[in-house]
Amino acid sequence: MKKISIIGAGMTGSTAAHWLAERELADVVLVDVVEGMPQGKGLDLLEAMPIIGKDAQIVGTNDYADTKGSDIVIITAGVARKPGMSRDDLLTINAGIVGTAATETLKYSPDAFYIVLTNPLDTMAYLTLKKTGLPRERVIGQAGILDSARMRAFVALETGVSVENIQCYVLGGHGDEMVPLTRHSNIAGIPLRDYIPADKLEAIVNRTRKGGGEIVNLLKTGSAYYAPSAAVTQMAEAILKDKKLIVPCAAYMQGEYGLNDMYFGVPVVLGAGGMEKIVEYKFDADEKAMFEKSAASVKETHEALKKLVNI
Ligand code: TXD
Repeated sequence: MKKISIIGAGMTGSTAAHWLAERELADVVLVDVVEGMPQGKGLDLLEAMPIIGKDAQIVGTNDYADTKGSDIVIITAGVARKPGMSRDDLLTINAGIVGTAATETLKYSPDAFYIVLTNPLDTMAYLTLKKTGLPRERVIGQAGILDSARMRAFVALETGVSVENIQCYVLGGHGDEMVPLTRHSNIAGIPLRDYIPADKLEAIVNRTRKGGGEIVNLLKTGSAYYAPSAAVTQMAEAILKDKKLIVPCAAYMQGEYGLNDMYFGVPVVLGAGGMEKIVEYKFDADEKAMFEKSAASVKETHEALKKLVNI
């Protein structure tokens, strides 16, 4: 069985463990600083396995040594947003936590792929790349699958069509400037713009951009975790099964889309080599403008990080 370690056994981390084990994709190690909590969640999940007939091993721990030999490391450790906070407000505190998680896990799993979720997402993926010194194929951020899934869910609610027929593509940074590509999105091959009236589509785009905040405002004590953890599970599955799945992820840019030395949400091919390739869309002028605005905002957070830590 493959091995996946999840750093941060909070809402997102433990729900990811649930999805992964339920699909029997890997044995799971849950790591957290809180004593007893990851052990308790790990044991509880392990005890669910006989009921659902899956043979995944799940263990919780406070010791990074238990992550030894992981195929994939998922980083969700850190603080989540409260109402009124932006993802960027989390930068200072989460940079320390993610930096430690990256270097500690690398000691025990030098061959692992890293999937980063902690916010501000694009910048935390950048920090993980720099701290580990790994090639960009092995450090990927999760945002675009979630943002696209939110848009798909809202389109399904509006049209009553199966989510399986609905393809939406949301690129750019994981913030309010994200880039929902309505021209490329479709229902069973029919462009969204031909299927949904313009005002309804605009409302869906706006709701997608603020989708994370909508949940934060409802929960009041934390942020979304079911859909984010389902998204990271899809990424892990694509890598473990070498699926060559094209999905939007945060990837390290080396000239693609005219961007350099930053993480940004773009379509990538996920397979056994990790982030094997960045796929380039052709943009019209409006899409390009949205993309560049989002990139400028993400670049600012990267610059703020560089002032904070030595990388
Ligand atoms: O799609 C995405 N990228 C996101 C990201 C979607 C959902 C959540 N997103 C971000 O992930 C969120 O903004 C936060 O920055 C992280 C974690 O969110 P989660 O909702 O899981 O927060 P919790 O429930 O507070 O869990 C965080 C856990 C908690 O158990 C802490 O004790 C632990 O992180 N923690 C640590 N673990 C290990 N090591 C250290 N140093 C540490 N510090 C805190």
